[in-house]
Amino acid sequence: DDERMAWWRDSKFGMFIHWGAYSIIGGERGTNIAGGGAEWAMDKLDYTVEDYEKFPKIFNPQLFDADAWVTMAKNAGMKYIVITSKHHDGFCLWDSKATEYDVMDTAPFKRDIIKELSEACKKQGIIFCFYYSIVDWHHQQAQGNLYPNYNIGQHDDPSVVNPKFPKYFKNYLKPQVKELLTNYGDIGVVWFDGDWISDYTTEMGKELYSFIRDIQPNTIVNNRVDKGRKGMEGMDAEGNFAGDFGTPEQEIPDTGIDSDWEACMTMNGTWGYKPDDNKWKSSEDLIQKLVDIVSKGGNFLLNIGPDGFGRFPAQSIRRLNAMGEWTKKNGEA
Ligand code: JFZ
Repeated sequence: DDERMAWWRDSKFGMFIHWGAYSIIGGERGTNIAGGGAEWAMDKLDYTVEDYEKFPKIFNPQLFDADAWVTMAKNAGMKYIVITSKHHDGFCLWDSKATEYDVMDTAPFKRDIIKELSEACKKQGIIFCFYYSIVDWHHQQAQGNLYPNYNIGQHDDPSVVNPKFPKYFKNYLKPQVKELLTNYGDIGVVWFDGDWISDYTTEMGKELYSFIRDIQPNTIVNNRVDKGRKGMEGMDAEGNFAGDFGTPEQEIPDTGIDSDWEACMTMNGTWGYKPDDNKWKSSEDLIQKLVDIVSKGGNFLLNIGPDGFGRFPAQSIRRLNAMGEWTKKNGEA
């Protein structure tokens, strides 16, 4: 597997992008401001499925420019991009045949974001990767009895069992992952998330892992393809199934880890766009984190939360620029 992991190990530095219908909301509803990550707006601001659907219906980010995004990643010294093809809210950023709840059919935008970004990556020599949420608050079979009322914060309650979940897994999740692995060229990494949902199992994770390898043998899969793999969990020498690399979140583990890992972090305190969040890490801090991570043998996946128009926040751009200047001066990360 060393050969398959080689590009990823060499890359060291990548860009995470959390973007979707929640980017319009910015974590705010009336007088409420969501705590923490604004990509959880549907949950945190108590939207029902019907209430929330109005956002995909107006999703029209006219300033989205895939080439400009990729150039910003590249100039920062990043070698790969991981974008949310579908986050927990279920809205899909590509032309999916499995649902109308996507950027082509529900949104006025009618441009395949995954296609534009994957092509821009290819053109500029950046490895294209996608995030895919196993949790889906919009899909009835993924939410069972809780559908369509989520204003009770129950959909992540592990005691709620949903017998229809295997149907969602077989007839929706897998076909969607297949679309993404079939129609957008070479995929560097499939980055799963939401494995904690009660109805998901390690067996499903194993099935999914080999399903992916059968379609694209070289694609790398993160540890959250397995059930309940937080951070580095399962990435020990026990040989437990946990995908190809660990995903410590907002933290840098100690030295001495002999499996592959990638620390993912935000520049402030949110993954999705949230203008209220001003807790920006300084450029110096971010550079220091990059050095720390790389010296310990990990990769750094640093997040951007573009706004509803398709712009990177100015604070993020400044930090990317500073990191780019540093990586140019000090050689590749
Ligand atoms: C998840 C998402 O819920 C979140 O919105 C974001 O996409 C992030 C990258 O991933 O949140 C998690 C997932 C796993 C852990 C913590 C937050 N974990 O393993 O500790």
